Amino acid sequence: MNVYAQDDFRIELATDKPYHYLDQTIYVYGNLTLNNNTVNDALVGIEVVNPKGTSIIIRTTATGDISGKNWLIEILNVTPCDMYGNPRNTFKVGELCFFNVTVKNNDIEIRNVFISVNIYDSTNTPIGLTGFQAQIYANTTGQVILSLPLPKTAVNGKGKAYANVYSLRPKEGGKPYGPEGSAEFNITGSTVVGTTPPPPQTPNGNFHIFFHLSPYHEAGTHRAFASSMYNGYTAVNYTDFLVKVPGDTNGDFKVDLIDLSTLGFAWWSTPNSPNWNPSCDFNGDKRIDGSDLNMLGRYWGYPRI
Ligand SMILES: [Ca+2]
Ligand SMILES: [Ca+2]
Repeated sequence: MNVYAQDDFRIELATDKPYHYLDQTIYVYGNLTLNNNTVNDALVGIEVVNPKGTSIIIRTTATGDISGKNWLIEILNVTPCDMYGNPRNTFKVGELCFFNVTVKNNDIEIRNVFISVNIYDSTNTPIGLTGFQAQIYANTTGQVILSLPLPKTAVNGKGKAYANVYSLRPKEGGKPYGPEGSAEFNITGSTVVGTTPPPPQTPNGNFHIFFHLSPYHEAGTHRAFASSMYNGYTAVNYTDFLVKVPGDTNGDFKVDLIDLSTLGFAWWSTPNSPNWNPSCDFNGDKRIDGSDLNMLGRYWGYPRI
């Protein structure tokens, strides 16, 4: 019997902490390897799905220097615009915003593609995602105008749109065809004041994305998918991560009297106290005090905020 060694192209995926609270920054990072050697010139597609099954993030990142590489299909341009495609830079919350995405198929055959636009506000919070299934003829350039509502929970200021092209959605095993395109636009009309939490320390791994989930996002178990295609090899993987609500001590994703009384029992404690309860330490400073009570107050009544 002949035994052939199989190449092992692998994607490993993790988050920087076992759980996060809403309004924190989350790192999704990983390693791409071929036969245990790090691959430093590949693209990785990442899709994050919230507890309701809705995708909130689709991004493509690189594992290193990808300059000078040729791509089968590439995003040539992404421009914020009105519904007719005329360039427009400013959108009000509550209305639709539009993005004109130009995609080029460098291949010698027709390709089915999935084109996505993922928008963020100035706090690096994902605020919208849309996608479009299309066919692009060999060696041609195509344009598509994608629209998505700008939510009232977006923060005023500079927004960013990221456009990508895949064989299928990353969560369906689709691979990125080319590097990400991006554009800036302005968000106005919001009454929401947002914070930009400091990014955590850069974790290990040869690729990563990071994002902020605002107080208006769903709490619960999220799933991040990653996919890559490299010299004919393909790899997919996923990891789950938990997003908790500050103020929720018992993990029912509600903030109510039960949580307030639990916090009361743990009041003024540190890890050496008999009444210490780490699930009340929402800011992670190893003491249960007014800062934690303030956070509970801020989310009081969740999920109704
Ligand atoms: Ca609770
Ligand atoms: Ca604390």
